[in-house]
Amino acid sequence: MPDAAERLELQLDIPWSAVFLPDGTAIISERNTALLKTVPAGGRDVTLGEVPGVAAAGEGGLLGLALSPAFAADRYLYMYFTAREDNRIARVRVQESGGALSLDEPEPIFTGIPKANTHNGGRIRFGPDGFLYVGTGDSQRRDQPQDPQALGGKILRLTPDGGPAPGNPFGNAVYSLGHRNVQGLAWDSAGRLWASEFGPDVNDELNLVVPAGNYGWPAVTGAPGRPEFQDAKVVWPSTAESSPSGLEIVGSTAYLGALRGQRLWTVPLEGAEAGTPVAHFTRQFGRIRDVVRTPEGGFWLLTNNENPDFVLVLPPSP
Ligand SMILES: [Ca+2]
Repeated sequence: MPDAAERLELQLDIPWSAVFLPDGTAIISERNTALLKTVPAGGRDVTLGEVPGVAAAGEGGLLGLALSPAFAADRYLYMYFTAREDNRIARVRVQESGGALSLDEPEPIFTGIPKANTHNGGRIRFGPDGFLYVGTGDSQRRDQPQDPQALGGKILRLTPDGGPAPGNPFGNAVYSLGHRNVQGLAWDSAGRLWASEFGPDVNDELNLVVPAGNYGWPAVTGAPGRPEFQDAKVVWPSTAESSPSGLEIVGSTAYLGALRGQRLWTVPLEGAEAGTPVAHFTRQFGRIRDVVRTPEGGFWLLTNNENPDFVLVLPPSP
């Protein structure tokens, strides 16, 4: 882990997620403004457009982004956002003409995820199987996470058109249950899905996610060893030191951006087990919302301090 990092002094307002287009241009979502901004390689941020229908409040707003695995052909950018009645996923074509990018009209592909002032989840990511995985929150409803028919407190698995992915364990969109608030999804080199999750005041979690796995909320948190629930692989006893959002995995290391903890955590992965977390940049740059692999093989860290926010660029490891 490099101890020096470059700051990209973009004038951002609560950036939540970033993706890189094939030409190296980044697209960043801003939670409260509902703006999508582009950052050409080595350039400044430019507003690409405002996502219509976003109702930002509390922890809700324009949240996760994911690029279609077939982007070169279909030009689809996927977005998870809080709308007036729900949390939902839409996709929009990013058109390019003469080097300038523009947005078509967004198309909702999945609606009805419960919303609340907090616990909205919001991370979306395409898996190695080509399906779209979605981290939702319990939306402050404690009856949601344990109900396999409810969409709150889940990891969902969808087709690119928004249908339940084939092979899902309950015949609907649900992939795993018993989650509190999932804002980080990543796969290791063996194709295992890992997810970060906020604990209540104790027990932030890094989980290894299996289909139909029940991760305990609201009955239990952490790793209590109850046979009916999946124990977390890493438990942070104090949410003041972690509160993990974005997650990335490179090689056998997981990288987690911490909000309250104001640091980057790395966790060594050993197959299906996880080792002891190591803290980096503690309270140097404030709250970190997302960790994104760059096309160069380094990382972008998105800060969430509203003063304004910037991107911390970590160069590739030598
Ligand atoms: Ca749990």
